[in-house]
Amino acid sequence: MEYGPATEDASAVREWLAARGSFGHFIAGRFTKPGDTFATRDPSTGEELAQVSQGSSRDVAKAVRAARRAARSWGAMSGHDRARFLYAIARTIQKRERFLSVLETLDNGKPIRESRDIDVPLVVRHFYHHAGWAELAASEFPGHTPLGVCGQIIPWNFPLLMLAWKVAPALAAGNTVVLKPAEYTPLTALAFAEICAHVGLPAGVVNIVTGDGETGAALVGSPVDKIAFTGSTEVGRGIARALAGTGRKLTLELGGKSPFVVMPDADLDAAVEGVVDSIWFNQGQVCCAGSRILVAESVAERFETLLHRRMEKLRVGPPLDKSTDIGAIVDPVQKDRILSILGAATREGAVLVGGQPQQGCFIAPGYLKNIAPANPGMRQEIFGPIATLSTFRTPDEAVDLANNTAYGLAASVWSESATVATDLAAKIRAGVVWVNCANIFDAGAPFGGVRDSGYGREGGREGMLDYLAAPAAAVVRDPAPG
Ligand code: TXE
Repeated sequence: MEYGPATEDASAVREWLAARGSFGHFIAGRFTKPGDTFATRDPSTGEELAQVSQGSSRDVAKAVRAARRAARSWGAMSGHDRARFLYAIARTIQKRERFLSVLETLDNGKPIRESRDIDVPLVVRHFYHHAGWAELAASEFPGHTPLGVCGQIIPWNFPLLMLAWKVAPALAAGNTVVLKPAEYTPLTALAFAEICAHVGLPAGVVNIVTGDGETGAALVGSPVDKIAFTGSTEVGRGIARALAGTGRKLTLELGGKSPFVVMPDADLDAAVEGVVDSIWFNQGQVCCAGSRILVAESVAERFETLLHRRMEKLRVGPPLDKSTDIGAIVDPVQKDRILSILGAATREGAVLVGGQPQQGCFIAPGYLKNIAPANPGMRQEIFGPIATLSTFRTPDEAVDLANNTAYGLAASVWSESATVATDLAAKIRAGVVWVNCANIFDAGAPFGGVRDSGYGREGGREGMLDYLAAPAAAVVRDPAPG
């Protein structure tokens, strides 16, 4: 099967879209005929990119049956043979990095520099890494078995990367999958389906059903062996309730309100660049974004001056322009959601610096200052390019403020002293604490949350274990003497 042009020319990508017209689902190795469809749009212009099928419960059931049929032979295949497929997927994505980056940017609105230099290379790395795990799984996890069929529901902020985080370990562990991409950003998942067909992945090992939350709910209600979900805390809670008592495995990666702690001895210039990588990356639509900046009072004024100066230099603009720093918010609904939280925050006394809405789906970078701990802007996930800025006096107060949230996904600590940084890191409740950096990911490092940010890990050894069933314990009684 053809799988997209080897170019970063947006008009070639549009031709690829036009040649497909409407997309069906990818089930049992083939695209179905499109049924009821909806439009997916470029959020930076509102232009319709393609029509995509709205998956019904019948479509989901068909995909789950296909995955079930494929599970036996895929699960029984040698790790080495599975590794060859993962390797081929990684290599093929690598050969189409430019095309996939443009497609991702068109569908999501993120700056091309980010999809080209961060998202897609991390996707490639994830598949290569998990090709290694496919080789090693039998010896590293003796007696463990694949779970069977995994239902996977992903969000729109890192569409192809979240797909990779879910599909690569599931396949490496010997499972088959039914994946539902987010309704705003289904296109790279459909391009990925073409890649699966191109490399000859056995039919039914990867199935993609597009649609909205109803399609996701149908997948949750279907007879799969595991659900892996990344998205809002509210939907994640609903899924946990739906699966309670079924005995089926569930991993959840939910929202966050991650602290970004600047100690008095921090390198302030480096910390300001950290903020750029953290809350001003991907328009702040990042589950682990350092959205609460906590800065030591003694350096707060100087830090804010540097931060403000840097913020003014960020360029809000067309996502395909290589000089753009801040692209489009994924959808008008999300833009309104961000603006309503900012409205509530300022009504309750916070001061918004920058952060102004612009025409279309754009919002300038900004931060909220003079903000009380109970202010909604301090408690709710804004999921836009706006951080909060507050101060602390002592390390203990920094820890208290950092932990003053229901979430626990990530944290970032800035200090030139390894002792100060690691002491603080150990006291912050979060799945990952970055020291003198932010938003650093690696396929080998497990990622996931605690508390309202969810449970389960993706990446590395722990991520593999979340896609395997533990061996049954064998209890053998001592034979009777004589
Ligand atoms: O998320 P949803 P939304 C947060 C962020 C954002 C807010 C709302 O704060 O502003 O959530 O975003 C599918 N059963 N995050 O509304 O609805 C849905 O189709 C099964 C943080 O887009 O959770 C999509 O595929 N599935 C987050 C996926 O869930 C359902 C990233 C996520 O959508 C479903 C995204 C249902 N009942 C938003 N309802 C992060 N952790 O990175 C929806 N879905």
